[in-house]
Amino acid sequence: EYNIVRPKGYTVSYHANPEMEKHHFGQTHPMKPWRLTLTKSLVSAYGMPFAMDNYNTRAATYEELNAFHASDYLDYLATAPPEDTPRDYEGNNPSDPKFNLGGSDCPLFHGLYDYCSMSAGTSIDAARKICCQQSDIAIAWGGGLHHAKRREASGFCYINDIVLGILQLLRCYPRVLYIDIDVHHGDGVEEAFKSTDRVMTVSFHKYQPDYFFPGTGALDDNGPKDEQNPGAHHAINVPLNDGITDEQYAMLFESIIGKINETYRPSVIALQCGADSLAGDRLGRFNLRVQGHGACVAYCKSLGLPMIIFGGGGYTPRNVARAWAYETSIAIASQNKIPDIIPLHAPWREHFIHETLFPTLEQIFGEPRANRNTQKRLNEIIMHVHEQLRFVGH
Ligand code: TV1
Ligand code: CA
Ligand code: ZN
Repeated sequence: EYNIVRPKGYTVSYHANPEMEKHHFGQTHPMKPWRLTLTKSLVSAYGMPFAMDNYNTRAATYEELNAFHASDYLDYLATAPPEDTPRDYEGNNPSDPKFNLGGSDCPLFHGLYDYCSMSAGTSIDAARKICCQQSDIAIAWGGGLHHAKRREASGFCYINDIVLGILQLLRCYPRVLYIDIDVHHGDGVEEAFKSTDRVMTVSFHKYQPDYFFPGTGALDDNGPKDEQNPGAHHAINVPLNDGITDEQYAMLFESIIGKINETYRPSVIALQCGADSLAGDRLGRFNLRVQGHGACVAYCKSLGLPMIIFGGGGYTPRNVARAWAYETSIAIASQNKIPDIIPLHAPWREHFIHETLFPTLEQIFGEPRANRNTQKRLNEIIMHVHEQLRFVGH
């Protein structure tokens, strides 16, 4: 019997809007908002809500979204007709998309504006709980949509809830460290804060320009090249190849984040936990297990700073739910002794065919993907990042 208890001396808060989960991007679209329902059901099956403050969040207001996004973009997002409504000859032409809205990646689905403002509301509320120190770790699995730009949708992301959350954190903390373990480059967040030294962005991602979205985030992309710009050297990118393992990832993560913590000395951490970096993800390329993904959360927690945790990508829903439930338990518990066997009374149990929280790579794939990351290349990456950090400090 797993008896999770409320931690002494600190508070974890869980921010979610169950209405968000009812939205659909379309039958074949990889983004499935119901993965959030699956996550919540696992979190509940393990009894975790008793050990956290649970908030049903409201939708963000237009004014709140306007803190980052352009008005003309928001107006179009709020009024554009869903794609399956009949159009007349003068009507919106889907082959002439505005703001990158209405293609296959960013479809105009029913309730889109509500969905976006709920996701943003979740992240803004989580950030405010960190700001007023009512929470030490705030969890917003419905957020993490790192590709959205000021006036452009991109890669399944319409509203950049992370940027909106970090803007809240900047009201009360001098320096924010943004860490992104989604398999894709966190381009929207990097771009939004490229000209400030009050936010350092770090993304780990699969990098293969022309073959893997979005194609940015090379090792030598470290922010503006103009040394007069305060944002210079404040973007860190960790480009990786297919098949990286838990051990390699942990080595890189601890070496890079540990060094950044010493040099940049952040006052708060914003961690994007995209679960598409897990083995067996429909869009991902890595070999990370639930344990290896969670180790990043545990390491960040060990730094003892207030932290906001966002969701992000993740396209094999049962594995997304496993990782995010495990990471919720890491946020709560001081040691991770969560049982591997998923509690019997869990609804949605048919999704967890192996009935365990930590399936082996063989259970996930049959045969794992070949590892294309050499130790030599990983050492080069670490060297380059450490060199960048010589320019950073207070
Ligand atoms: C509809 C139906 C849309 C099936 C999209 C995979 C689909 C993809 C689909 C898909 C898919 C992408 C591109 C190509 C840019 C396009 C939440 C030139 C089987 C944070 C976003 C990936 C990742 C976008 C988002 C990417 C996140 N990959 N099937 N689309 N064009 N888009 O490559 O970082 O996880 O794939
Ligand atoms: Ca990333
Ligand atoms: Zn992703």
